[in-house]
Parts: sequence; structure tokens; C-alpha cells
Amino acid sequence: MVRILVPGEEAVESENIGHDGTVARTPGGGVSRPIPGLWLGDVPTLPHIASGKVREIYEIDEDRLLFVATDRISAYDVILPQPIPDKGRVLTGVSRFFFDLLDVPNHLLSTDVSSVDGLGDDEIPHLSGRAMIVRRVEVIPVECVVRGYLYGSSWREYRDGGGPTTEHLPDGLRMADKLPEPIFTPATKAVSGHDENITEAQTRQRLGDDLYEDLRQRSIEVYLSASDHAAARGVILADTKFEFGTTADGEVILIDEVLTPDSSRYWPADRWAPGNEIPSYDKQFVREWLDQTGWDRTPPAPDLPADVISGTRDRYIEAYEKITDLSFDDYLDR
Ligand code: Q0Z
Repeated sequence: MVRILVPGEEAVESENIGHDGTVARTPGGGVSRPIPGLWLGDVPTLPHIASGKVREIYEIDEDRLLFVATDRISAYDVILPQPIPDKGRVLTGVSRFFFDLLDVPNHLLSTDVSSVDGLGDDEIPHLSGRAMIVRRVEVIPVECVVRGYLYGSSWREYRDGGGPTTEHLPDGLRMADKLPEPIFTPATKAVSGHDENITEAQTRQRLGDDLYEDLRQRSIEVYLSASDHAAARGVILADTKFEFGTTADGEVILIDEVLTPDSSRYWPADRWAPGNEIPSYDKQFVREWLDQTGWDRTPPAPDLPADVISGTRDRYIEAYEKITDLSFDDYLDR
């Protein structure tokens, strides 16, 4: 039996560090119910390695991990009490799409979960489409953020007088302006669990000049390819975050999820207006619903009505189809 985590359970460690370093807590007030494929807290037949806000990692063997995207969704850094059906499949679908398209050395080995020894028969349908079998490497402890536009925390930092992510930018930029060229703005996981932006000098100190240059060049190259791809489909890739790892023979490869709506900021190009806030493709709808409830953005978040769940699901699927130019129904059928 697949044990499913629902709010109130403890299977997700109380502190989950997300891709952006934010600390998520499992919201309270629920009971354990078997709803395979929705919340996805557990793959009990494999050893659990790590939890993120919305992802889980399990050990297959010494050389391979099972990287699973759940249907959990966070908004304003809080995990919402209901999952978004198939959100994990959308994210895994986008990652797979870009791993294929980009053709850069990466950790993806397979998405065929039926080939994994030790998984229960009842776990396979639950995992299919949302899991990746990945090469286990040593994680390089720097989040490789690339920004093509000035937005979010980086915009606020710039407006308030500058800092690590804006140290090389010219004066006079507006919120959501396109940058003269994409910038590499690394961050590290702080003890608090939140990401902390670090300067170029600090990053060079941590990585050494050679690895710094290598990661910066790879990150910007991948960002440029993906943003070209997105732009051709009417989508702006405003910024994104990569992680890299080192193999036993010293090869640097791209790991983690890549260019998903959770690790990236995607905007509909026709909604871009510098000087303004730009709605996010996937999360705007649920954020607007949360805003109008008067919720104060501290846990627990309000329960999502069925129409907000299905509307959010529709937007994730629309993002998948827009970005990949593929049908999500076809993805589910594969
Ligand atoms: C990545 C993380 C989490 C999502 C471990 N290929 C790899 N080899 C070794 N380790 C990792 C990977 Cl991807 C690895 N993370 C970060 C944690 C959910 C991503 F809980 N942790």
C-alpha cells in the first residue's frame, strides 16, 4: 500500500527546504487517507533521502536516485492544504522536455519506473510520469540562478540600493525590465533554510575560479537556449535556477528539475509591461484567490475550493502545452 501524506501527518519532515531555500511546514489539521497520486508523501519500499517543499528523493542503489515531483503546491512560501492533481507530472514533463531539448550533460537516466527493482506493483502507476531515475552525484552547494529580467527579490534589492544580485547592473532600470544581458546570481542555502544571495567574489571563493566560470557559462548558455525556445512560443523565461553535481570522475552535470514553473519564472509575453508586476503563468490564479480570502500568508493556508484546484490544474497544463508545444493528454498516455 502506498502511504499518502495528507495535512497533519509527519511523514514529510517538519522542515522541508525548497528549491528556493524556503522552509515549508506540513500544514496541520488532516488525517491519513489513501489517495494515490495526489499528495504523495511516501514511496515506502525505497529508502527516503530528502524532502523538498514539493519534491521527494529516494535511493534506488549506490549510483541512482528516484526523483519524484509530488502534486503539492506552495504559495507565498506555504504548502497549500490540497494538492493540484497532475502538477507533479507537469513539472516532470517540463524537465524531461528540456533535458531532451538541451542536450547538455545531466543526471536523467530514465523515466521508466517499471524498471526499478523493489517498487511495489501498486506504486508504479502512482509514480509514472512524475518520477525520474537519476544519476547520483555530489551536489555542488550553490544554486545557479540566471536572470534575464529584473524582478522579485532582485528588483527590491536593486530599488533599495543594490546588493549581490544587482552588483553589476546599470542604473535606471525599472521593475520587470529586460536586462542588457542575462546575469548569473548564485545563492546558497542559509542555516535558516532560506536562500541567501552571494556576491561574485563570495561564489568564486566557495567554488574556485575555474568551477565558477564553468557553472556561470553553462547556466547562462542553458538559460539562453531555453529562453529562445520559450520566446518562440510567446513565453518569457524571466529567470530560473539550476543545480549542478560532480560525478566520481570529476564531470560536472546538470541535476535537479530544470526549467519547470517551480524553478523558473515564466510570463505570458503579451502580459509583459516593464514598470509593472507581471502575472505568473501557473500560480497567479491561486494567489489571487488566496488574496481575496484575506489570508495573512501565515500557515495554515485556507482550504482550496474545487474550482480553484481545477482552475490551477488547467493553468499548469496550459503552461506545459505552451512551453513544450506538446499535448498533456499525450504525455499522460506515454
Ligand atoms: C538533490 C533536493 C529534495 C529535491 C539531493 N542527482 C542527484 N544526486 C545526488 N543528490 C541529488 C541529486 Cl538531484 C540531490 N537534492 C536537492 C532535495 C528535493 C531536490 F528533497 N538533494
